[in-house]
Amino acid sequence: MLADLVGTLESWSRTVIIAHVTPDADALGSMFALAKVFGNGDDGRVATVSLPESSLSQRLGFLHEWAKVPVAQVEDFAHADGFVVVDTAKKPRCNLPAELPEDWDSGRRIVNIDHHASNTGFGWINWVVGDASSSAELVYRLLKFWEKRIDPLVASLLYAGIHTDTSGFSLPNTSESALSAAAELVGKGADVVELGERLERSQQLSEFKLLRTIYANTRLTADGRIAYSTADYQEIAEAGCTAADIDDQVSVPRSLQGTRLAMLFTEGVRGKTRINFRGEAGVPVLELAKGFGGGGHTAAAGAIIEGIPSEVVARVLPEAEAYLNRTRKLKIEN
Ligand SMILES: [Mn+2]
Repeated sequence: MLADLVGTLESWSRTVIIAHVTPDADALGSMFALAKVFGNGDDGRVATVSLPESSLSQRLGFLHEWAKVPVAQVEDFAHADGFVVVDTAKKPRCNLPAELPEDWDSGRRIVNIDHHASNTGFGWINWVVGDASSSAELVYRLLKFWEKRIDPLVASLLYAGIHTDTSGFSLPNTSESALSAAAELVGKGADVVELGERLERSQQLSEFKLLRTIYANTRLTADGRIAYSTADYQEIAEAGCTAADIDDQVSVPRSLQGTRLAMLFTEGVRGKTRINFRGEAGVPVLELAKGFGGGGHTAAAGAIIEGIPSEVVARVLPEAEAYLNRTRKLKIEN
């Protein structure tokens, strides 16, 4: 698999690297690291990254300032030999400029590198490892196999992805291989302290205001086993945030003791509600998210539903509670 993947990448001189909409640090770190290594100028290869304007959150903007990789223009898509898509479970979730034609890939090859269990295998090569901690861990394994030099900047970009997707090395995906990869990246110069500061202790006032709303809107149901919160379009705008700034705020309801299922309902785009589902204590949430047309990982998934948060909450809560009861029963039966 990796030999085929490297062979394909080596046959290209121009590529565009793509990740998912509302990119998190794993999506950005994986994309930027791969772009730095592929397009390092030594052999004339060029890599650009798909990063449409306003899709970068305020908090993660620093990763692009560090990486300084060129953003793909429409003509870069037109002239690419092939595409690499990272951290993206299905093709429609690719974060692409609005002005691209519907068949932007026009039959050219896509290399799909991902750790989402729900990945649809839309690539020509699909390297999907559902139990990998992060796409950054996979990109690290790829660069090692490819025998590429990993400088301190690339190490930092990849470390950021592993750090974030394991929630600071605290989720069940914090595997031995995740920790080994992180340790090796530290050995290659990843700046743990600066990344900790930027990722964990650099809230903009606007993000802080949004968190205040999310704390205030947090509710408990199902005897405290379900915790959820909401932020509607106006509340997000009043905080000074946009859809790009909604990332891991589901950690607020999730942080309550006794929570088995945490949900965050946000209206980043008017009239559409994004739901983040998180399972605690071994509760899987992927099936629940799929029931609403979503996808993701076993314990962290998402979906987008038409309607404002209050409507969507009324629709989703009864199903979520029934699902949780079913899941609990299954566990007892087993
Ligand atoms: Mn990821």
